[in-house]
Amino acid sequence: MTSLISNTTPHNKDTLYAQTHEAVGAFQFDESVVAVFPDMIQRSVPGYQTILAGIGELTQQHAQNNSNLYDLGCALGAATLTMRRKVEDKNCQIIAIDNSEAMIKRAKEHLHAYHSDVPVQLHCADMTKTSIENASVVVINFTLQFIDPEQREILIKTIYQGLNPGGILILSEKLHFTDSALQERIEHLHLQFKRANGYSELEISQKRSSLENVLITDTEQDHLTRFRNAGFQSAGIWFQAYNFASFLAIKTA
Ligand code: GEK
Repeated sequence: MTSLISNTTPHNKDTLYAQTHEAVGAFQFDESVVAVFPDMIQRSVPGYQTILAGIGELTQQHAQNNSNLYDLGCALGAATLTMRRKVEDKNCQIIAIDNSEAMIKRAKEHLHAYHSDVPVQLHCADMTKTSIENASVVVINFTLQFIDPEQREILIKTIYQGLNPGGILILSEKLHFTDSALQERIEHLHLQFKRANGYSELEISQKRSSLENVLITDTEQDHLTRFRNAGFQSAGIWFQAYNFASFLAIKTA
């Protein structure tokens, strides 16, 4: 499958950690990351393209007429693009939010490169401070893991309250496992995935250091408990590749 944003982005190869860094700083979504982001996420997240395709399908099934669709932590707008293609005739608007100015600037270019009558509002803002209203579909694709763990429950509650009956939340995350043998084996599969995609041992270890205390994973159970506490009547994993999973949570009508 080709990348959903490959037509507008020359696929700059991610070599950010290819050279030895004296001190590896905390990972930031700045211009250097933006420049290589499609390649980076494609080579680091197993199942990324399948999840984007599923987001499109789920959006088509659940988008309600005259409602808002949200893409929280939109990065370059890959999920926004796939949602936009699937809701041509429903009078919906998409609200896409990211707190990195560099991401939002580049996302604007991607979105303008394709024609669509579906309006998209792109905001550079903190998703934990965004109000959610009249929503039928909310997507958080690999971003909750970057939010302060203490704020995650409040955010999921805010989303539940802003969803219309029948609305859905699609949440994709990297997971960890409480069973240490399982954790070790599945993490190894992910490592092999990165190696097979051309990342060297140096790149893998420097990237891991930079993400320490920045990307903080939960378990499947943490997510399910949070959905239930927020009020979601149904929730579960609809896609998983190794330690990367996407949940569907439904506010029943
Ligand atoms: C995709 N969803 O391609 N508020 C808003 N945005 C934030 C916040 C915050 N508090 N914290 C981090 N971000 C995309 C991929 S990337 C995933 C999402 C990854 C943003 C951050 O700037 C970055 O653009 C995004 O979350 C995470 O489907 O890099 O693994």
